[in-house]
Amino acid sequence: MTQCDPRPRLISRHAANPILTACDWPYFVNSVFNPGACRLASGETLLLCRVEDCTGISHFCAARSDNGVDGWRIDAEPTLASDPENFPEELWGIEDPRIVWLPERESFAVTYTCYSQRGPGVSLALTKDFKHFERLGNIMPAENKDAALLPRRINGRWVLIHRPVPVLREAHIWMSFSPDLKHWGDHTLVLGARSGAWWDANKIGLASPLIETAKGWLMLYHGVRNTPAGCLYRIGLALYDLEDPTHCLQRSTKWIMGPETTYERSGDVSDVVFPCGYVIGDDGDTLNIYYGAADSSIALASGSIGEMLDWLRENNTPGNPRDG
Ligand code: BMA
Repeated sequence: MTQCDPRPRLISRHAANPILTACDWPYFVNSVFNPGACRLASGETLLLCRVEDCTGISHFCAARSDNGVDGWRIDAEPTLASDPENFPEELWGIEDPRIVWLPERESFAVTYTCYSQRGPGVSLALTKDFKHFERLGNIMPAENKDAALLPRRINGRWVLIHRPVPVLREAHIWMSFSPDLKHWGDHTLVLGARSGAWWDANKIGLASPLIETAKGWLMLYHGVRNTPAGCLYRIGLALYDLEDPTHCLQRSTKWIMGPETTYERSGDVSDVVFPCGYVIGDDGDTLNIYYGAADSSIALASGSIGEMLDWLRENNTPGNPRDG
């Protein structure tokens, strides 16, 4: 916990947190958390929320708001649910969506975890309106999670950030490339979990989709600290070269956000902050981060992208970030 930390905060939690809970839902659910986020052409903020019902299986439900804080209009029924007849890899549900607008396809790309007895994998769907979805199916087989596309091709190819879990169980962040969003290759490790006592030892994963800035692609990633009392999910930063996104320029030594408040420290899975999406404010600098709190509710925290980049430069671990 860092509640007594006197340093200036990069991230401020919204006073209305948690901004969405199961009690807000128009139908009976166990929990709502880990939403993907985007701004619609109408100006509305859309959250594609992970909703877990009382079987334990998750689906997605869209919530729309004019100010991104309150007045949420929530779909009356699931917006996107698993379809195990056509996509058996979704037998145990779909989880943790990340949303990226693809100008070339004039569509939002939704990458998400598909879960079945074969383990969690990565699936992709495209949508223009969050009503109709074109499912491209399972694009990274199990075990894999925490995936998002870059919004545009780099050197002619699409880029997917994702997190495979190898047999040795150390989970690192990778990028893969595709000419058509279907066939993926040139798999490259881009950020290694550290080891030992580090906050991001052994298991890391992408948080929200990468943010394009003049200094590079800014990544928020989660680090999982395994303790005798359970796992602690915290968020750190990394920066990647704009033209070669496999090249890590900087990686934060410390985390910028960890579980502190009651709604983050206590819930179905305690001590978890899990951002999957953000919306950038009209000033082009304010990052409004939407995150799951303790696998139970949805919360909002904001910070300045410029301040994060300045802080990252000062709090950067030198050396090869792949070595951990
Ligand atoms: C991760 C994901 C998230 C979840 C987190 C904490 O592995 O499954 O959906 O929020 O664990 O339980």
